[in-house]
Amino acid sequence: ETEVSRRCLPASTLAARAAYVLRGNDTGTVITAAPKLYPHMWSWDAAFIAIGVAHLDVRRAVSELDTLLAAQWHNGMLPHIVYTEDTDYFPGPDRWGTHLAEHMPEHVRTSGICQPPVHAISVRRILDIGRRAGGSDRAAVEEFARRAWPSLYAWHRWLMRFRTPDETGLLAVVHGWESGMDNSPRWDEPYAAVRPAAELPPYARLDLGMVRDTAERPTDTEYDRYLWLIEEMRGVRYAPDEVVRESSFLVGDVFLSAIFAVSCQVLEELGTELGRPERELRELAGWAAAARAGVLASVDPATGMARDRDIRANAWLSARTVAGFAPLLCGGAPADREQALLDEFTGPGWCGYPGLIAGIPPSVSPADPGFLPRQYWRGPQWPVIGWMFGWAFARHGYSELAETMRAEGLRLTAAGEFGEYYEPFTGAALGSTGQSWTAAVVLDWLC
Ligand code: 2M8
Repeated sequence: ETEVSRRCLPASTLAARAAYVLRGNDTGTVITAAPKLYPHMWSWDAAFIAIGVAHLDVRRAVSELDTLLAAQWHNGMLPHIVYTEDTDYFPGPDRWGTHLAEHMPEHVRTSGICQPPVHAISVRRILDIGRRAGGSDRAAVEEFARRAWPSLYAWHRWLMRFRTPDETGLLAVVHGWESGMDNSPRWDEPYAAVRPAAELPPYARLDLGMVRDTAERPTDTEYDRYLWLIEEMRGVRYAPDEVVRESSFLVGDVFLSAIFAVSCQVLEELGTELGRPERELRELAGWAAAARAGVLASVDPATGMARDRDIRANAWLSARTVAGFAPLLCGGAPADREQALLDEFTGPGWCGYPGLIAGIPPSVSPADPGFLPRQYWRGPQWPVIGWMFGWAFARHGYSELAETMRAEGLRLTAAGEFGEYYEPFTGAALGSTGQSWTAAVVLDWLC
């Protein structure tokens, strides 16, 4: 396994294979997150996928994001899953029972929660790629940006309106799935307090049959909690204010908040270019500032790392995960603190940990006792997370570091399986292979 996974394909072959994966996962209407494990559209996956696809076919990238935006709830929420007809994934739309929700659009089936708001970043990037392509691609992508902007604004407004329940300025998640880092140690404490108050309706996990080693997936105890939270939300028909009031899981998420802050800025810049109303632009700037302040105020003075906030328990959470580097995504820390955090990021606790195959930040520091090198969000490296930091470094003027993320990301993925995540010391591809967002960020790195 190790030997095969460390083959290093030439760049042109790697790009061709990435394109092949994305085309292969395209059902014609949706590019699924992965061929077997994830046969639907995921919100933040779709944003990254569209960036990769834009290098192949700008119009296909646009139609992918149009499909996601068409599933936007009437109140502004972008749902975390837009379901295809495939029934090989659990939980499907019936388990969510989102047809009970007042704001769910009629013609689609979706989950009832959201994911990190990376979409403005995606639209910006696709616009730039499409403009470079010129001709009718340019016209199509500019028209799309104009069309997408109000939807993205409504999405950000929803997050601000319903997901800033306390004074910290952080945006809160009501389910670990909303963070995108499902079983990260970030959520261990808040999840420990999630106790099914009634018998869970029976269910069978389908994910375990789709991976070579079930130990790479979350445990059954974790799944029971994930499913219990769905029962709670279904009970209030996904009314967003009631969900926040009732959910037994409510956590201020620093990583999502930092993404929100920088996405608001990107959307503001785009809106300025498109001539959107001054009031909306000012709002976006205000939301960005508030979320950024929340991220910076969460920093643990002892470690310099940002911390999530367990709102139910009224306590800071200090798991040593990659999310602690959130201030590097949104920027704005005092120069000395930012430099210290950059040193930590590149240093021996993280990207410079001895023996790593590639200098991409692992999901948990290998120096942490809880680090598990093959276990999902508890240790493996995720190329898409490396891409996010590389993008932020480029934006904030750290061009050398941005280039390092690109080179190291390509080193990690050089064998061409496009794993969902990677064992940091062997480079073995884990979880699903042919994972769309991995192929997409590789294409973006190569093009
Ligand atoms: C993973 O999450 C889904 C639930 O949303 C799952 O495990 O079934 C996460 O890695 C998430 O961040 C990602 O968007 C999704 C699809 O790639 O898979």
